[in-house]
Amino acid sequence: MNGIKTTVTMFSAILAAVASFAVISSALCVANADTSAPASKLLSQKQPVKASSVERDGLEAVNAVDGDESTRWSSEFNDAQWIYVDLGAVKNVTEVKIDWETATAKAYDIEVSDDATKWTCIQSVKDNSATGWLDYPKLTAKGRYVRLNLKARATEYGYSIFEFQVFGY
Ligand SMILES: [Ca+2]
Repeated sequence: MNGIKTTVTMFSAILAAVASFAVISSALCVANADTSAPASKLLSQKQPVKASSVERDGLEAVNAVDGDESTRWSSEFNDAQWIYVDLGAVKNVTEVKIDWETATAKAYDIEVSDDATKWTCIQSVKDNSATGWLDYPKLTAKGRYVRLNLKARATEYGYSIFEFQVFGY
């Protein structure tokens, strides 16, 4: 009888140990989540913005960061153009989204800079013909300024962007 009782006691002790380990494990998962990178948020909206040109009045660069999907920036009708947004301070850039009008770009680089002079390419796009929202997630860059270096048009028009969004922390 003693033998059976001892076995049961030991079994209970093992169960208790497993249960407490499960509690510790779940606590560790929570702790890990808390120490991960901060959540990314939209950094570019209503921030200062500059562009290489404007097609005409009403299509200024500020329209690309105003949060309104019905207003747009449009450039002059030639290939070499750019638009950049000033995030106000050096930030971690994790994602860029662009809402293209019909006049989209065939080729462009997404670049970051600390001084709006020396630029580093973080995403190169080629052979694009898509319009609407294009998403570039999983970026790991740092910079104060984020630029679309527009290299080749997809249409006979310029480049036209409803919204240019930069996410990060
Ligand atoms: Ca807009």
